Amino acid sequence: MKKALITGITGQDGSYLAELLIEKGYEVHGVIRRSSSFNTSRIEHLYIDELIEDMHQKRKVYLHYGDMTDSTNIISLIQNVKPDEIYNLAAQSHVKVSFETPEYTANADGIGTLRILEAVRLLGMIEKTKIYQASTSELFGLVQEVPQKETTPFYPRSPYGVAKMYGFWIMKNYREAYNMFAVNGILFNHESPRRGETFVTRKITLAAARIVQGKQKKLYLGNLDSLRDWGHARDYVECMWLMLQYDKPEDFVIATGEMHTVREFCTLAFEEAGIQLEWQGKGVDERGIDKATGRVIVEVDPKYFRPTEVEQLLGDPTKARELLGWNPRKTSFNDMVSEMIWEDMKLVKNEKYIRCAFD
Ligand code: NDP
Ligand code: GDR
Repeated sequence: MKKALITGITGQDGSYLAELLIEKGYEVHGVIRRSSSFNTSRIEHLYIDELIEDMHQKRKVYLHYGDMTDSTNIISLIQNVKPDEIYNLAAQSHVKVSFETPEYTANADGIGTLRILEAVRLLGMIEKTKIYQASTSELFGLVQEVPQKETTPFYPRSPYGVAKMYGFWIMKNYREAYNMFAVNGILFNHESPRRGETFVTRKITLAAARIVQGKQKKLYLGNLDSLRDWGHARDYVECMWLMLQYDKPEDFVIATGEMHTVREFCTLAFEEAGIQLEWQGKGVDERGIDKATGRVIVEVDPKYFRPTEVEQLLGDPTKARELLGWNPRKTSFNDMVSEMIWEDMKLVKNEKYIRCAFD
């Protein structure tokens, strides 16, 4: 039985990847952070059995406390688990928040990646352990070429992007210097009903569900003109696994090759929820009006603008399609938006009080 260690298992991608690896027969270990509030809701269904069934027979996932900023913790985790595959998904992953916590973001997202590589090297596990790094389309930032592929030059536009750029290059350097199986998945935005509630897609689907159920009046957004290549997280974690099964360690762009504006996402999500939006105004005056009632339900709030924005991202997944046999569009854009809306409709129906996203 192969063993996998997932950092960031409590996040959107970590939860889908854990499900996939369990299905493939892996013994799955995950790193969780100590938190004063509950942070394991996305993976609850994977370990809940042990509370009601025989703990040893039923266990699907083993959880360990840890943090990407703690080298000794990472070394001892890798030494104890002895994983065949490490998926480094842990990160301060919010681009806007990285402008407010740049040093922490560099530490967790940049140096954190180095800590994993060094642990594997120092423990003499180079031959045994393959490493996947959650790299990002944010490396392309101020876009130099459309669409972006593996050879497109980088130009990150946030402390997050710069931290991830260090992660990218240190993976590549250790691969070349020590012959490690260390690979970067340059993933474009991917979403799902498990997406964090402060990322734009989930913020929109939750708000649409609340507005049609009379639990919220307005949705405030930032840049409606940004263009993103949005795929489904469930489809993307499959590609992470495929990258570690490929016979050579290589980096891959993972994207759909299709892009939409934030405004388009918003229009589609509200339409799915039963509201036809009409857009009026320009720039910070832009408003989304409910055609049926004339009510303004979407407004721009400059508070959500970023000091430097990534205006447009569009990936070219040809390499992943041809070498890994990966299908970038198992889930269509419309089906993904629809799935997110209907899951949020159910969630909001049972919501006792509104949790208000700070950012
Ligand atoms: P999430 O924000 O949903 O999850 C991040 C995970 O990292 C959580 O489990 C979080 O724990 C954990 N984490 C954060 N900081 C630390 C730390 N210092 N030590 C240990 N764990 C930590 O992200 P996603 O699942 O969406 O993304 C997964 C990875 O892929 C991230 O690295 C992200 O930057 C990258 N990425 C994501 C893309 C996307 O569109 N989703 C696209 C490209 C790259 P906790 O639950 O306790 O907060
Ligand atoms: P992004 O995702 O920055 O691309 O990073 P996010 O959903 O936060 O923003 C996408 C675009 O929407 C614009 N936007 C808003 N964004 C947020 N969060 N809130 C708003 O109210 C809002 N209004 C408009 C943003 O300006 C931006 O242009 C995600 C993360 O998952 C990263 O970890 C990952 O590396 C990249 O995707 C690829």
